[in-house]
Amino acid sequence: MKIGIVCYPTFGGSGVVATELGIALGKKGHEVHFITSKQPVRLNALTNNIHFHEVFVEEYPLFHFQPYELALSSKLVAIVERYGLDILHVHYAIPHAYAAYMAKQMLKEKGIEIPIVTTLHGTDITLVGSHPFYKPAVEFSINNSDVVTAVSESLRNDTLRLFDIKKEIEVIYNFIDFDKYPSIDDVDCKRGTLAKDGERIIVHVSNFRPVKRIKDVITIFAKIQKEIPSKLLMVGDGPERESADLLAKQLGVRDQIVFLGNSNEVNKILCYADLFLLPSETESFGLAALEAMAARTPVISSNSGGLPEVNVHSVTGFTSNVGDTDDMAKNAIYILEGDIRLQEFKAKAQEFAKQFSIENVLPLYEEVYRTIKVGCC
Ligand code: GMT
Repeated sequence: MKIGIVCYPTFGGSGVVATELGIALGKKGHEVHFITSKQPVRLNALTNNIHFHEVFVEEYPLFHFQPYELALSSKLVAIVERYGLDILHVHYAIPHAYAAYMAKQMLKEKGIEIPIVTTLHGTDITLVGSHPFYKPAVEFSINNSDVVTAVSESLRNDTLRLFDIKKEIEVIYNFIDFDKYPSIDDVDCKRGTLAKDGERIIVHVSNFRPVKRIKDVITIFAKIQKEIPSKLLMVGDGPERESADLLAKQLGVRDQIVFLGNSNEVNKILCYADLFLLPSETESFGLAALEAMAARTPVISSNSGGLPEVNVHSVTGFTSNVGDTDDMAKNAIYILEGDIRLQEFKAKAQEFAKQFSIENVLPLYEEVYRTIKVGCC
């Protein structure tokens, strides 16, 4: 099939999922066209059947805001026509589902029918999409997509609660490519470069936005550090980076923390990890937690949104109420204090992650494409 994928090209989870999906579809012989504002960060190799089309937005003095949706929908029309695409799969409702709907209408006038799959990822529903500024347009574009998917049961329920939705929403979970996570025997993980003998290594990965509660990460770490010598690797960057640094200094743990910045090699960094922290305010799924689990790392997370669907309390790690850093630190210490217990949690985390392997999830998207093509428009 010829599939157009629209996503954010940055380090966010929705862009990562869309890119990994496109790469996997390409490997299975589909022709994939990424139509985005920049080459997606995880798209490091274009092949015969993986193409990238950049959406340009011209600067013009009259524009206070650049009309990206307009440029995107015009580009979608051009690419669908030029390459004869079968399907447009847009990731993150704002503004992608809206732009795709406009493209669909323009193409209809030319006698071309293009079905649209919209995948909801989280903040497009929970934080941004339901804001009155955007809600009518988001609701309209969800209801006018041909198929709508959500990345967890929790996000599906949030969407039905927050919007007047007249369509079925199918849950297709985030996935992981286990080939990128070498087995324990193959890893030459030089922990000594980061931590002393006897120190545990704790990792957090995110875009450091307020929803990730970065200060909780530092606070939990400081509490763990009182009982268990450890290092914290902070991967990513964003608005909360400076306040995290400041809090670490105030709590006297700054020297035990390494801020690594954004990375394309999270899978390699995770080989050092004994524990992963994700105390988010809300998380539709928590792809970062799944990536950690795939790398044999138990997770201490909040229990909000879809996190309990990924991180099973007392099996793959522990979940606590948002902001309860005492409970999170207590659970972390419980996992980290003994080698045998830690190894058990590590094994169970990886075992549970296997159900989200790309081999299980990719066919679900392919089935959506097949059905929509037959029944569409
Ligand atoms: O986590 C973020 O802030 C980035 C955001 C995005 O849209 O790029 O991630 C969302 O989509 C991911 C992929 O489906 C989910 O795994 C994340 O849980 C979700 N983030 C939130 O709901 C906060």
